[in-house]
Amino acid sequence: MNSVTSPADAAADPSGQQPPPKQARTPPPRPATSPRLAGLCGVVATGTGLAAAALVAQATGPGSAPVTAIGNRLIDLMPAPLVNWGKETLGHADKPVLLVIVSLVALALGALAGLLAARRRHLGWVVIAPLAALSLLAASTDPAASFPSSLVPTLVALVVAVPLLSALVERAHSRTFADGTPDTEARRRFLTLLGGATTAAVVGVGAERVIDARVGAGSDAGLPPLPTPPATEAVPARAELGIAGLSPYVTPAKDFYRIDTALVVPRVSATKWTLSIVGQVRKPVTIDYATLLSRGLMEHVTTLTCVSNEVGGNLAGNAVWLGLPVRELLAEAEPLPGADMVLSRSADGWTAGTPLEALTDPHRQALLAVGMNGKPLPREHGYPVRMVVPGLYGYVSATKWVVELKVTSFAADQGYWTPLGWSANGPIKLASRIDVPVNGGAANATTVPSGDVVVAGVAWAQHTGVRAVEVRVDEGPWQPATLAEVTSVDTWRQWHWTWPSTRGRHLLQCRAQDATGAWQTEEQAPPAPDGATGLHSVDVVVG
Ligand SMILES: Nc1nc2c(c(=O)[nH]1)N[C@H]1C(S)=C(S)[C@@H](COP(=O)(O)O)O[C@H]1N2
Ligand SMILES: [Mo]
Repeated sequence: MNSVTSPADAAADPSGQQPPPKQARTPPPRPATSPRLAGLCGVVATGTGLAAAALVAQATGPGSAPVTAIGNRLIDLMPAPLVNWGKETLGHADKPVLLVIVSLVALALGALAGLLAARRRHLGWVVIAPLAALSLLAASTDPAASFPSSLVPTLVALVVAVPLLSALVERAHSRTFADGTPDTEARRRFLTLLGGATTAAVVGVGAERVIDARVGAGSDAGLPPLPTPPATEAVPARAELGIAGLSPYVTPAKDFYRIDTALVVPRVSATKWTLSIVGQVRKPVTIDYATLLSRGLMEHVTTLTCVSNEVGGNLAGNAVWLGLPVRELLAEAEPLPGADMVLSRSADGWTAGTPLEALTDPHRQALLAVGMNGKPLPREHGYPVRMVVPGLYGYVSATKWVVELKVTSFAADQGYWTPLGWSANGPIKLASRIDVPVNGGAANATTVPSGDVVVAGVAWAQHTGVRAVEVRVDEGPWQPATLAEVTSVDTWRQWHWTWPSTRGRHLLQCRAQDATGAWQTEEQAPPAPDGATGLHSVDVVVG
C-alpha cells in the first residue's frame, strides 16, 4: 500500500530524492513587473469590479453592494463607544467616511492581490478569496436585501475583477524583442486596457450615484395617490411669525434634519411593502400599502426631535404627518396582558422600543405615517411608511421604513440605541432655542445695529405644550416673550421679544415653561443618555 503517494508526500520525501529538473518544459521566466505597476493593476481591477457591483446593487438592493454590505456589518460589530464617537465627532459625515475607509482598504488589498498575481497568477486568490467570502457573508446577512439576489453584486465584482486582473498583469511586464528594442505595441495595449478599465470604473460609480439619487419616493409603478384625509389639521396663520431667520413653523422636507444608522438610504417598494404586528398579540395582523391608504387616515402636526440634539442645536423639525393611528392596528391585534412595549423594526434592521401605552392612548396621535407636508414621505424620511409619536425622541419611536411591530416588553427586548448606552425611555425634554440673532459663538459674536432688536426662536415640550418663554440679557431679569399659536401641544412654538438694546457686547438667553408650570432647567446635561438640558445662550455685539 505504499505505492500511493500524493504530490505533497513526494515533495517531503525523506529519502531526499529530488524530482527531475523541469527546466526544459517551462517557458522562460517572464520579465519582472515593477511592484508599482502590479499594485496599480490590482487597484484598477478591484475598483472596476466594485464599481460594477455597486451598479448591479441598484437592482438587488443598495445594501448588497460589497463596500456597503461590509460597512454595515462593521457598524453592527463596532463597540458602542466607537459608534457613538463616530456619530459625535463626524456627525453626518460618519457614513461617507466609513464607506471611503472600506473602499480604500479594499483597493489596498486589491493592490496586494496585484503584487501577488504578478509573481504567480493564482496567488492573487490568496487575497481575493477571503475578501469575496467576507463580502458574500456581509451581503447575505443584510436585513434589507433578499437572499440569494444579495449575492449577485459580489459575484459580478469577481467576474469583472478577476479576469481583468489577469489580463492587466499579463500585459504589464515590459517586453523587449530579441534585439533589445521595447515592444511599444504591447505597452500601448496594456495602457489602453488600464485606461479603459479606469474610465469604466469612474463612469460606473458616477452612474450609480445618479441612479441612486433619482430613484426616490413615488417612483413605484401603479402606486395609488395619497388620499385626502377626512381629518385635516389646519395650520393657523398666527402659528407663523414670519420673522427672517426664525425656523418656519412647518419645516420643509428638504430642510428637515435626518438621522439614520444605515449606510445607504433603504429603498422600500410601496407596492411590495407590508407591515406585520406580531409578538404578544391575540391576532397577528398584516397590512399592505394599498389597504393602509384605504383606511381612514388623519393628519397631525408633530415636532420630531433627536435625543442627540445639543442645547440650541437643530436636530428638531415640525411637519404635517398623514397616517393611520397605530392604536387602530394594535386594537385589531389585541395585545396580551404583560406586554408593555412595541419594538418597531425597519427594513434595514434598525429598531425602536416604544411604550405600548403611548401607542394605544386615544389622546396621543401616534401615526403610521405615509405623508409628510402633503406629499408621500421622501425616501430619506422613511418612504413608504414610518412611525411618528408625539412626545418621544425619535430613537424610541420614529422608525422609518417600518415593516414590523413586535408587541413585547421592556424586560424582554431593547431598541437599537439602548445597548449602546442610551436610555430605554425617551420622553422629549422641555427646550427652547434662540434663532435670531444668529448664534455666531463667543469668538465670533453676531453684530446687530443698536436700537430695538428682534429676538426670536422656538420652544418645545411635545405632548405637554409650551405655556411661556422668557428672555434675559447678561443674566439680568427674565423678560416675557410673545408666543405664536400652535395646532396642538405636539408642536414647537415660535416666540419673539423686542430688546431695547444698548451698545456693546451682550449675552442673550431663553427659557421655556411647559403647560404643567415647570420651567426649563438651567442645569447642563449632555445628550447621552436621555437628552441634553441647559439654557441656550447667544453672544451678540450691538454696534
Ligand atoms: N430605520 C431607522 N429609523 C430611524 C432612525 C434610524 O437610524 N433608522 N433614526 C431615528 C432617530 S434617532 C430619529 S431622531 C428620527 C429622525 O427622523 P428623520 O431622519 O426623518 O428626521 O428617526 C428615527 N428613525
Ligand atoms: Mo435621534
